[in-house]
Amino acid sequence: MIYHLLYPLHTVISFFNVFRYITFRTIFAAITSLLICLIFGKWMIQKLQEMQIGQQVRDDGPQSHMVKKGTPTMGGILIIFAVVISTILWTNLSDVYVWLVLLVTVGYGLIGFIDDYKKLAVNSSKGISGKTRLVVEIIIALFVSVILYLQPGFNSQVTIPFFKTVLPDLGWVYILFSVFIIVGAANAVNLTDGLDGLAIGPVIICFATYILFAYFAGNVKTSSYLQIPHVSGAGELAVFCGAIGGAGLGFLWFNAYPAELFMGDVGSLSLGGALGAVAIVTKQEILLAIVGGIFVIETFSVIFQVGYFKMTGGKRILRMAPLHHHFELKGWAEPKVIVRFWIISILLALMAISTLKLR
Ligand code: 57M
Repeated sequence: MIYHLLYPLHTVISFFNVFRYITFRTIFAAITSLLICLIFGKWMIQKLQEMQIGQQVRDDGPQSHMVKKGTPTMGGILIIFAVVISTILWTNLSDVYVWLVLLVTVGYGLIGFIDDYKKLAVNSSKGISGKTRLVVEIIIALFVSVILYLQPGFNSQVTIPFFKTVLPDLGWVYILFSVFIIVGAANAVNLTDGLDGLAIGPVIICFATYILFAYFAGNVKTSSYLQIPHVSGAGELAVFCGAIGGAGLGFLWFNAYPAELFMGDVGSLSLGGALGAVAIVTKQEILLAIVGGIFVIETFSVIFQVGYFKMTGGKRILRMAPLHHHFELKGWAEPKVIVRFWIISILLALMAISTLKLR
């Protein structure tokens, strides 16, 4: 909105020309959402406590988690509120990609909200059925993926890291690929959100990385220099990624160990879905598996654990899946698990950025 209100005045006040720059608006989108979370965080925690919206903790998990029972959850509402306000304030609202990623963010947040609310209302850790949740996630992802596919000049090729000339064109199958990325990312973040700050740390790192990818893809010169697909208008997603990064830092202020607030499924599904959608629009889909490698590792730890458990009639590869619980049961302190996962996440992001040149 600020872009639309103030940039046109640059002919009168030359300083307002600054509102044209994506870099400037990305920084201020991050600052805006960070401040919104810091200002409203304490109030939100008090409200959730008054409404007794506290985490139910399953008794089959690590015993160290029992003290977390009653921690206010659904902090994802604060994250989404901050992201929506900041995005509307700082992006060019005539950019269709902004509305598509906002649709995924809010739509997946709504799914998570209903899931969280049902868990709290029924006073157990069961929410809406996994099948229902998956169907609605697919419907939202399908709608967005079809709209994306129908955009004039949309490129249905898949970018393969390290290989600049290998660009398989999936045609309409790209729509299914896009749905898989969005739904997969949402559920991978959801699984990872099992320790204080464990999910939001890599989420901040991923969106900070996608600020670069969105800016490069949206800029004719840099996309040509780096030989990556040019997506006209994708640059505005750098501002959106900045808004999410800032909101993530603001949420981390309260989610840092020992957490005063959990994001809930409303947060994890929303942030994961948004990450998948941004990866699709910026044409860095496979690279998400590297940037978001922590989420991939956590998901595969569950797949292998459950698969092996079923194949061997009850044997386990890990002490407990996802992987973060395995290290907890090995005796690592929770903060140690969290910070080491963040370090790996930063390493993976640096590797992913380097692939832009290593091609
Ligand atoms: C999402 N949710 C956390 C919080 C957060 C198939 C199976 C792997 C599914 C998986 C599962 O239930 N995943 C659900 C993970 C939960 O966090 C809430 O959920 C939101 C995110 N969706 O925002 O509201 C618990 O995580 C802890 N937590 C923190 N700090 C945070 O900032 O400490 C969360 C955020 C919270 C809190 O204790 O209650 C979760 O873990 O459920 N199941 C599991 O992950 C379970 N693993 C398991 O069953 N492993 C078995 C299977 C694979 C065969 C095995 O290895 O044998 C673990 N989780 C629980 N209990 N709750 C272990 C058992």
